[in-house]
Amino acid sequence: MHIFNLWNFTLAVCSLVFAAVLIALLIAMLRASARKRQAGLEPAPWEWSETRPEPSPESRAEAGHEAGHESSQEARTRRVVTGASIASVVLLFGLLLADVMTDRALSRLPVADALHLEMTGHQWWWEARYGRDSAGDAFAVANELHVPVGRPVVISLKADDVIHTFWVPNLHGKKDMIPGRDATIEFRADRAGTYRGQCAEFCGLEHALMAFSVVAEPPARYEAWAAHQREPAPQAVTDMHKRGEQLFTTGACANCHTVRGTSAAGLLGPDLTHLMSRPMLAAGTFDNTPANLAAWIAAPGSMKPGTSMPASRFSQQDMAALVAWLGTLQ
Ligand code: HEC
Ligand SMILES: [Cu+2]
Repeated sequence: MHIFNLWNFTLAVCSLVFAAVLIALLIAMLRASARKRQAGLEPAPWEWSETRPEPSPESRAEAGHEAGHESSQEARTRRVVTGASIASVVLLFGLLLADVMTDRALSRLPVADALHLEMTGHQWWWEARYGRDSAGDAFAVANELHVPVGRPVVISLKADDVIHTFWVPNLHGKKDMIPGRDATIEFRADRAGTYRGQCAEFCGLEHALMAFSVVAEPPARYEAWAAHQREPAPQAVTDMHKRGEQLFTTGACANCHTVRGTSAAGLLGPDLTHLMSRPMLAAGTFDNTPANLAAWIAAPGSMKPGTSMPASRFSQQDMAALVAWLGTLQ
């Protein structure tokens, strides 16, 4: 709301200035042609304006009888230019003031009962860690935040590799995530819905495929979601699922991915404990379907060139078991 007002104010001021400049230009043009008609070959007024280098002595002499007229013209030009400069400074200062006030208003958001979480930008995905609180233990998710409607959210922003920028246009302005530097962003979603976020700082090849979403939902639904995320993955029951889990935990996957409830505790890639609760994968790059999962595992680089997840080779049977087990990570 604050940002929206600021935007409208800026638009109004800029439109006014734009209109004023156009009108001034129009008047100058009309006057010039009127004068030309009046005096035949007499030079147009802009040729006497101060922006032009001083006229040479001969042309001055030529214009002899014009001298008195010219100096009053010059004084007038000076007055107009001075006036316009002062007006510009005042208007720009007004915009600056409005900007600062908006920033103040935003940072005055009451954050007493805020939800705290930490978000890290990676090339090219988002890691979100929800802290331990009265409701339970910490947990991590990727590329999809859930927040309760009406409650302030404080996110501490970090970057792992290069500079990223956290940006959810419908919730807040942009905020840079700079490696080694701490920043926080505070916002409150007043309306339920799914808000799209995007990395807004060019951070490499797949910068454009670095989206995330913020799902704002009523507090009770949010609590239910968080309670579910805190739970470990279910035990594998069928032989196929057991085979899939084994492939995952004994293979390279476990070096990079965590699935709580199993021995996989890698930290380089997204936490997959509740992989199936996310509708999109790889930072909004493709839908979460079994076919896409299999294609992704076999050749991540062909779905998202440059991704740091390596390709893995599995027999058809093993791939089916792995994808089936991932499917149990509801
Ligand atoms: C070298 C580390 C590494 C290894 C090994 C690895 N991954 Fe990944 N994985 C990643 C990274 C990093 C991402 C995030 C990629 C992106 O979004 O750009 C990822 C993303 C994923 C995703 C999408 C998650 C999401 O929510 O978007 C799945 C599923 C996945 N990996 C499964 C696997 C499986 C199964 C294996 C083993 C066959 C595996 N990974 C091996 C690093 C790894
Ligand atoms: Cu980025």
